[in-house]
Amino acid sequence: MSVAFTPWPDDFAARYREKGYWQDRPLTDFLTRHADSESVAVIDGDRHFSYCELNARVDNLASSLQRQGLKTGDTALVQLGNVAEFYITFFALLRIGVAPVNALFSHQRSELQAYAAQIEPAMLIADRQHALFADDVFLNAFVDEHRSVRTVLLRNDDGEHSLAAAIAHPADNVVATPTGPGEVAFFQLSGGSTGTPKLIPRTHNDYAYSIRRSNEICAFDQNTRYLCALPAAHNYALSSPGALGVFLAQGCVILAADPSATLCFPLIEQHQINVAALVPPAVSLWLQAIHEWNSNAALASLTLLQVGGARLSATLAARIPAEIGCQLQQVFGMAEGLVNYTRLDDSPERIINTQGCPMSPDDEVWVADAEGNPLPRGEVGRLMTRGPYTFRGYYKSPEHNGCAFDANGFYGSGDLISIDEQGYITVQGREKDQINRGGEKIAAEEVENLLLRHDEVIHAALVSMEDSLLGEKSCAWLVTKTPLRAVAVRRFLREQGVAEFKLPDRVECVDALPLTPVGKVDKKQLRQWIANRTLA
Ligand code: J2J
Repeated sequence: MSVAFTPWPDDFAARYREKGYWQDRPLTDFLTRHADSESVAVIDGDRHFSYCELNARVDNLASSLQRQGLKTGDTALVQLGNVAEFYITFFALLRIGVAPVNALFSHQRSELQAYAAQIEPAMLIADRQHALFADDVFLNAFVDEHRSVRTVLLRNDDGEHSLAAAIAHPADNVVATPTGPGEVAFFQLSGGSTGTPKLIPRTHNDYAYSIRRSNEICAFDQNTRYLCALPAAHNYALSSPGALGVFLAQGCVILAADPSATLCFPLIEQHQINVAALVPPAVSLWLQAIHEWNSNAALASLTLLQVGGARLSATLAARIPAEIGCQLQQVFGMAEGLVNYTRLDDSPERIINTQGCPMSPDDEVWVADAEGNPLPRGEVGRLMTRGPYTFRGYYKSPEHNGCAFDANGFYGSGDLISIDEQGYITVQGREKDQINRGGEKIAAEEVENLLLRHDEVIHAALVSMEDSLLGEKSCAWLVTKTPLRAVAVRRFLREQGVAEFKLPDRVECVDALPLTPVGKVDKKQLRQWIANRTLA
């Protein structure tokens, strides 16, 4: 049995193969091709793993999992932070054809439940270090509710669920049984705009191509020493070119738990890191630290700083070469596929002012008006795209897919963009009902649904408000039976088991929500209201 997904039409698949984009090899090749190499692949604190050691551990875990009955076509729910085990687990699962959903470490009960309900996982891999798994309360409830789960492995567990033991146990003969190269390798997480978080099936072929092409554009090679300080599971840090790009090129990934300057600057100096990937708020914090310490000496080895995930202002962009002393690359990507990069040899002006251009010659990107008709070059409208690594449908979401794609298979990302004469994209805004909190995406509807569970809440609307550091924060507008304080609202949401970054930064209670002429909540008006209140 293979995992169901919406495939590319045959003529597209044939063309992508013909052009050499799709090479019909499993993603696990990225690691196995270096199985004999003694060079260091991953540094995680004091632990260094050579390619050879990493491969051996992947084999061990794959073999343990096979012994436990996991097989091609199964799925797994994984929640690991920025630790070497994340990559070991990822490759081990792919090696035996088990498609993981890699939840973020910041996710809580609500997100894990939603993902599990969709994929019906055969196994759960998590970490005792996460508050949810510190004891067995949630674990037992989870296994009870999701009867598909047959196996549980936990990092930092020395009992029956020990992930470490499964990784240490020498492999029997592992028979690699990956899913077919044109089939689902794993699921990427959508930033989302709907009530339930959506999953994006990614195939070996499409994901491998996106990474290979990213490596060409970003010039990753065996000298690349890459700082992974964003969530390792995020599409950006995994594939643009991310850790997988580094592995393909036989470079070295240095893991950091977060992108703070206090943690990252010493790592950069100690490990002579030359590439880092950040979101804009982290750039601000790095610049502030340089200013405070009156030195950028610790960053001397850095040659390239990638910035993406949210809009980078031209002002901040211009400060990067000047104050950090390295080249900037803007990255405008999405877990659904399409990734745009500024090129290393682009003019400074272009690098500072645009979000780059599509990485593949076969990325089809155009700008649509509200009716779905193409707009003339330079005008602002909806981003529409399809291509050799852009998905064709969310997992098990026929209804939502009906809205997210047009009749020709073009995906509408919900971003408002313009494209200049040279094909470079500038992100101008957003149409999707999502808040981009410094790169962390919040689907308004998901939080609104949780808010509506509160006995006192009659109506709820979550909107963005401007923030000087994060770009955007969230504000919940509520109509309530009795006044509710922000702390109480946040406490309630926390009790619902939702990730901390989704808790509203501000709560406003009103008698009624403004409505548009067709009777929908007028979020534009609410954003204006909060802007006015903040000014006042
Ligand atoms: C403005 N908005 C941006 C940018 C993403 C590489 C880099 C980022 C992501 C990512 C990714 C932006 N300027 N430079 O997957 O491989 C907003 C857009 C977009 C959404 C996608 C990658 N870069 N965005 O951020 O799936 O709104 O992927 O549609 O998390 O982030 O979010 P996500």
